[in-house]
Amino acid sequence: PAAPAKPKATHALALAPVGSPASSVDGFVREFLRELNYGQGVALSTSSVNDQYLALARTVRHYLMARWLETLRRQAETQAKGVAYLSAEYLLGRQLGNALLATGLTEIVEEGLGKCGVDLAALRAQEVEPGLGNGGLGRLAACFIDSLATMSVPCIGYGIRYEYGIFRQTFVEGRQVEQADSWLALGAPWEFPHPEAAQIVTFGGHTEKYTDTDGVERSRWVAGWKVKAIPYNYMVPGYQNGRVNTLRLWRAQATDAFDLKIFNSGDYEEAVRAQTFAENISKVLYPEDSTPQGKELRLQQQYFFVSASIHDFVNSVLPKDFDLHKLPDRIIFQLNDTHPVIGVPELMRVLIDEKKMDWDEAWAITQQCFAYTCHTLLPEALEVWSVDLLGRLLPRHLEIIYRINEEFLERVSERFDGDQLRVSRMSIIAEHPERAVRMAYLATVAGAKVNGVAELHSQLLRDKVLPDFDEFFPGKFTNVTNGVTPRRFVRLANPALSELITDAIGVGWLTDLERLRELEPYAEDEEFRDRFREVKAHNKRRLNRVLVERDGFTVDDSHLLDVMVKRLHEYKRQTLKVLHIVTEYERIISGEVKPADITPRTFIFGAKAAPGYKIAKDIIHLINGVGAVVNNDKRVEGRLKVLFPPNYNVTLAEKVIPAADLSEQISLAGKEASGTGNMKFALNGALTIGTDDGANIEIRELVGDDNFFLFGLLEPEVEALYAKGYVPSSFYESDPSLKRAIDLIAQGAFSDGDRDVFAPVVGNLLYEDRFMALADYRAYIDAQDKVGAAYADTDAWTRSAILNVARSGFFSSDRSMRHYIDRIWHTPPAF
Ligand code: F58
Repeated sequence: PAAPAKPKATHALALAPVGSPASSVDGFVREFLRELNYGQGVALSTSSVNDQYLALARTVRHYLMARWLETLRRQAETQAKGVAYLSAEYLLGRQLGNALLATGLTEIVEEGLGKCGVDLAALRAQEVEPGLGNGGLGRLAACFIDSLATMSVPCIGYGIRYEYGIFRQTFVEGRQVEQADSWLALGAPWEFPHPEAAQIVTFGGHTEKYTDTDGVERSRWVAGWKVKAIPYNYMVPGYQNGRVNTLRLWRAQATDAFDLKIFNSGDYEEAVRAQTFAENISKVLYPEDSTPQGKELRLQQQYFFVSASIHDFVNSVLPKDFDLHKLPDRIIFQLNDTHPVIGVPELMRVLIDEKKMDWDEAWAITQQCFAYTCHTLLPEALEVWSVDLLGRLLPRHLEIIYRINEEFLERVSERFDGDQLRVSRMSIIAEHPERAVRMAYLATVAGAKVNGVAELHSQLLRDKVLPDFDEFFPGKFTNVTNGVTPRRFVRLANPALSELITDAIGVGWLTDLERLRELEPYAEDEEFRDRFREVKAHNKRRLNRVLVERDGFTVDDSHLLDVMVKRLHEYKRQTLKVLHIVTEYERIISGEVKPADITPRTFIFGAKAAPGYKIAKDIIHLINGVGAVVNNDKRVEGRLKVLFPPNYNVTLAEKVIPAADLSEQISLAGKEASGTGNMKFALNGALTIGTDDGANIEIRELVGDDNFFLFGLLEPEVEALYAKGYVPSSFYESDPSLKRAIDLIAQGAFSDGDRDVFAPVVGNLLYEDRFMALADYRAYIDAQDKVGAAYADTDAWTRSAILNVARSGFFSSDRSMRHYIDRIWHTPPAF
């Protein structure tokens, strides 16, 4: 038998894991002090909290390092098929707690730090979360990469290392004011920059035809300018399974030749300006939610990270001699919405122009290498890029898109007897109001699969948004209902509930969340219910401490905690929530009810508005105005309270959600693609008041009608009402309680008598109300009255809350990942 091949010494040395530091308290203390002294360059006695936090973070990452290197080594060895998740956003939340949980080090660290006189909680609080996303879409990406690592599925996340993440929100006289989020200012201990592995990304210029050495007529791109993309790697640890995947975020930097090429002025100030110009590309996350603005810099960002990622994968991750015809056996690029869809023509360009494949070969490969997830139903959220802009920035890509479109429309025409109406409906290029590329169409034509993010959403996507495509590509459309990671949103956010669950059903549920079903019988167990209630009360007291310190707000743990946290958008209908609060308030001040007779409630809002979204900002102002009046009116006797802590983010979510009793999921039916906050609340034992929309529908089906407060128009009823002509003011005229609530706002009751301040909000409701808040008002108020009564029956409420937890295991992102793997990716767990 042949002797086993001897590994090359250099190879073995380069990749041999160094081995983790000792998992003992003393071992940890040694490492920690070493990082503090030699890494931070300070003595324990003189170190700041930030020094200690940075040293701790670096120490914890030592423990992950051997596993990371081992994961990379095995991947290189096995060449197992994996996922490249392409996402312009990753809303990660704080890293330290998650890294401690993944390594199982929490107790050791707590004890070790204690020996040094350092408090772990204070160090955790020092971390500024990387807010590299807007909301649901970015948070979903973070949950998915967590699940893939935990399930041992090979995945590399690709994105942008924004220097400034989502803005920090403050309120000045109740109005939103945005501040820059300098999340890197105090150090970035979780990242590994690799300037030596930079990729070059080119832009602009023109294309030309030439005859290649093999006599073939080809197109080539003579670019106008270029930037460097520097990769920053982040560890994505699986939950106590020895696997660490990679998140690779790109930072833009000027190339040395940059200033010469474009500006060519030889003047120093100009050259510095050139640096700034290049670095602008990864400077800031666009804070736009739902309505993309079509800004050139945004297209630059998209192409920048996608081009760097594809080159990185093809030229650096794959082995040198890799046969690119086998690319689909090795990788699937998952497009998180349309933001990375420019990757389709980019891969075509790489295969054709750089790797010299012919068109048909390249197209066959490309079509198997992409899949597309859509996250919206709002027409204004579907991204289009003007042909003019795209042609200026990426002329070669525009050529490629034209050819894809031409061949596609030829097939459509053939199949449908030259039906020109259909052809123009399905064209990737829109003609009106200007010639523009419809990115969702491009993604649908190129993608092996297209998925929506909840059952209803996927259905509406097929029936309403892309029906022609569904007909043309049978089997291409599928659903994968969203999920959330139970590691962060149950175990880390709610340790008290986690302990109670483990006491009842043992360990193992955190990676097999359907096991929460075993809790069902405990709903009937009085002692368990008492303990469950005590967990809620404990979480409310914890929230109280956080809010006192953060904002000077207090939370009374005897109140029903009624929470609406999500981006501010008209379709999500924060105004409907406001109308409910104003109605409750009006009932008290008019003497209709006595404060002592109502269920005491604290309303908590969390919401950022896109800086340019005027009406959304007015609504924030209104919520704060209502809060200021309600909270200070003696007649209310403290039975209603409205709190709006500014700057809602992942860190605050982890404190608010576990304390909530009632989860507000009140979007107009057919508008919220899925929602994921709704899942986090149910898993933490809040009951939902919600419409028949997004994943609410699946939550209700699972937890049962008795444990969910459903209200409002159904999606087909919404459509019918639009069709017949919706007149919001008719609801105002016919419902006296709605009239009184709106009149109070209009008369200036929440704006010191000033009738102008909220006139735009009132006017919008009465004369436009695109999302039918007034049509759903009566049903909502009636449902809220039921909530108030139900909460008074403490035992019944607790039963329902327990059943919400027990029946929500489906909403683990591990299950979502299983479905992506089975239906789309075909990437089984590797090692
Ligand atoms: C959200 N979309 C959906 N977009 O609204 C929500 O229903 C869903 O649960 C979630 O995706 C995950 O699937 C969303 O968050 C954005 O934030 C985009 C950011 C970039 C501009 C366009 C909106």
